[in-house]
Amino acid sequence: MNLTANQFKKDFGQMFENLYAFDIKNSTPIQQYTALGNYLRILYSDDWNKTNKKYLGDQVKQVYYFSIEFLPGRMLKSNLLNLGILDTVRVGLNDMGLDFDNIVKSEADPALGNGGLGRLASCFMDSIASLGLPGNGNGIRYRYGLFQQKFVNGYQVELPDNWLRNGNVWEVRKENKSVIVRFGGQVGLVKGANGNLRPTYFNTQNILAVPYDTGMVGYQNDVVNNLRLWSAEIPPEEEIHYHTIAEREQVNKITEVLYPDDSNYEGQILRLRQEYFFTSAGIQSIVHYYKQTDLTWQNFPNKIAIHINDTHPSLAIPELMRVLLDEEDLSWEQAWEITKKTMSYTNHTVLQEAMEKWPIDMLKDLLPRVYQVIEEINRRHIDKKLPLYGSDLTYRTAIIADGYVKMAHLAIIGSHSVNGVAKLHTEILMHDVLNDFYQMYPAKFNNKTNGITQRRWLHLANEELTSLIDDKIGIDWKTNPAELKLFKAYITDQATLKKLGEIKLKNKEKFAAYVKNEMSIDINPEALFDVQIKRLHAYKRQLLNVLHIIDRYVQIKEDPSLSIQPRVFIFGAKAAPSYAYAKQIIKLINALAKLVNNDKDVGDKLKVVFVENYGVSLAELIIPAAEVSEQISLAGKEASGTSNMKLMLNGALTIATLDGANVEIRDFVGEENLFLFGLNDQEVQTFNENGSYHPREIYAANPRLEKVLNTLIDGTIPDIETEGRAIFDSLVYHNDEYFLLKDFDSYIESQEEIDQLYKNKTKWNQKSLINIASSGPFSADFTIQRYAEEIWKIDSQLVHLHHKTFLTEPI
Ligand code: 26W
Repeated sequence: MNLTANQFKKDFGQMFENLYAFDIKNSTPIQQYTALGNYLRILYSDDWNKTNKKYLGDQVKQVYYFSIEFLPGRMLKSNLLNLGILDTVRVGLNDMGLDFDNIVKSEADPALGNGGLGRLASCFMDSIASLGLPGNGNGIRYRYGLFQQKFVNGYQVELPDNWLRNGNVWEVRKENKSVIVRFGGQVGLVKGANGNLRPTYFNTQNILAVPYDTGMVGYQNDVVNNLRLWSAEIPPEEEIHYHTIAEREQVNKITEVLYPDDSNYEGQILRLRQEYFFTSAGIQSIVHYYKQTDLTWQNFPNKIAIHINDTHPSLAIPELMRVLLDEEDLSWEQAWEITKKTMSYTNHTVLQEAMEKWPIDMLKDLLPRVYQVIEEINRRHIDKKLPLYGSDLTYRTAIIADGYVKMAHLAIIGSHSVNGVAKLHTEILMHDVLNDFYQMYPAKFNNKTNGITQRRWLHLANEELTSLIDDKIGIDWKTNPAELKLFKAYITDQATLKKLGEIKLKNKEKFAAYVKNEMSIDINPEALFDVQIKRLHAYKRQLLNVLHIIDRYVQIKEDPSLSIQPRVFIFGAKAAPSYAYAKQIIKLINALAKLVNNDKDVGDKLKVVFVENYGVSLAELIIPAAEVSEQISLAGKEASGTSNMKLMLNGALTIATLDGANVEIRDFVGEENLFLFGLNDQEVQTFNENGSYHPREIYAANPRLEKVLNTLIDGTIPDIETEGRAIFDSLVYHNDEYFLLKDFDSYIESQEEIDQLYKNKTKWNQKSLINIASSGPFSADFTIQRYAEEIWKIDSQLVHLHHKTFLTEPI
């Protein structure tokens, strides 16, 4: 976009006055932010409109990414970057005497997701637009996002996240595109115009789904795609039926708040309402759109791809069937062909406790017609597969069984593609978790390793590193991240290595200032910064990290003169409010932090920082400051992980188990440039199958570990009587489900290697540089290119030669 600083100042000043009717000099940062956001939205509105018109006019195939979570992060800077006017606007605002950083911070960070799954959806939206691919998001406009986390006496307390308090400059409400979503009631058969009987619904509760659209701005390519989030309202013509406040509230509740559960399934009816609400609204709006063309129904899968992000939107399958059968009069066979060809599904977890299944009666009462459709899908599936696979295998794949509707089964049977999110994860799906389905439908299964957008996670979060890379290898890596590997040429260039160290130190100082300001903790920027940032979950093993910290504490207390590499252990993590064990671990970390940070014997040798309210914005501050990336989940449990990729891209060295995408990180960066430890997934499986793991024996035989574990119950760490005991028991007496005791020794050993390496700054920076240079393959641009070519069959609409139509695959 062409814009000079002078033009910007003039237009923006005018815009401000038009909006507020007073001089910008007297305004607050929030007002400045609001005006700037409005200015930008107007600036790209023409491209937004044109993009949409082009897709419709050229009748190109589009993908709709259905996701119950999107976690976009603040959008001001990323829109400026993608519009190509970040520097211009920064200069302009500075000339006007305004503080750009303050304006940026005024934006609420929309926490419309829990963690990896939601953030992945937003990285994907950025890459889809940046590759010029015709693609749209479909989700929920939650009135309240993921809870805000506070620590009170070291315990997690959850506060509501009123992210819309000051409005939302990026969204456009489109009442004219509203649709009705129907719940409950009964299904009957009524003669239609053609004389045939057709299912008709009676006594339904009708909810108005109102879309709010947000532009997804592509990277300097004039493309603006659409993210559509739905809000539930009472239909104006039905106001009269809502007599009580309670009845009205039931409607508002549907899109009131994001469920704070991550990988932990709670079969609540409100969640089911949410799932059907945004799925049905999305399907209806796609069908409306399609009917503007004169194409036949058979052509639908040639023009529309619908992606189901985990099982939460899997009702898209029976919902599309319902619309095609009941509203468009297609035959079952035609409708089923179209549906299967249209739908594709990604699995994001192997944890049994995260697998969605709805009690039959709940689904039947809430969605009677959809339930009938699912029953018929199931009946036909069983009929068709029985003679081929026999009854054992066939019934294990039933959608309806044991009183439940199994959503993953529905998603697999109703899609043409099923993918995992890292090589190892896909292998585990094929050969273990979903093996029954793999036997039936081997061709449906494929892997799409996750990726991250380098625009947010490097360009925006780490501007200094970005300019260093630009200086050394030019700017083509920005549109072809595979070129990052050219940076390897500087592996022995002392000036570059030194600069890399200086940039890291600066980022560490910035984070240290935040910690001082917000938490009144002094951390030494020269110490090694060790980072674990992700949801709190037993399988991710934050507790193993804690055991290592306690081990250091014990050593320092035994010998206060001990010379040891100073380290700052940084945690960021929210626990699901109902996840008691995760909350106990939070309390333990906070109690340990209090003890360690205030112990005179310890000083700078050991500090523990648990930041409150971890989210996208904090990640942008922490990741550029990180030197060690903790990716220590029990092998076989983490589907992919994506903070591992972000940290690597910013030059952190990884300490990891061979889990999720860590395996591929190892392949790209080389075994000598990361620190591997612990059991592999096969070994874990063998222990589990044989029941041959006995943590109590390890506790009894390993004095170093015994000392560490005893601090949980002997009062060494104050104020954790209940939590310490519960955690101790889970490890020693309740069989340590995640093998912490087993992996302890090799973890400690790797940590000691890290300390040794850190002493040699040149070697450390060399490995850091190799990590940065090897992270190109984890750009979401590549991931999305593969989804587009292999699953969605959609084409880039970009004609510019310089652009990524020529994106080369990483080697
Ligand atoms: C029904 C409750 C529930 C809620 C959320 C079940 C499952 C989920 C998500 C699938 C959990 C999730 O976010 N999974 C993460 O997805 C990331 C993106 O693919 C992966 O990188 C993480 O490894 C995986 O845990």
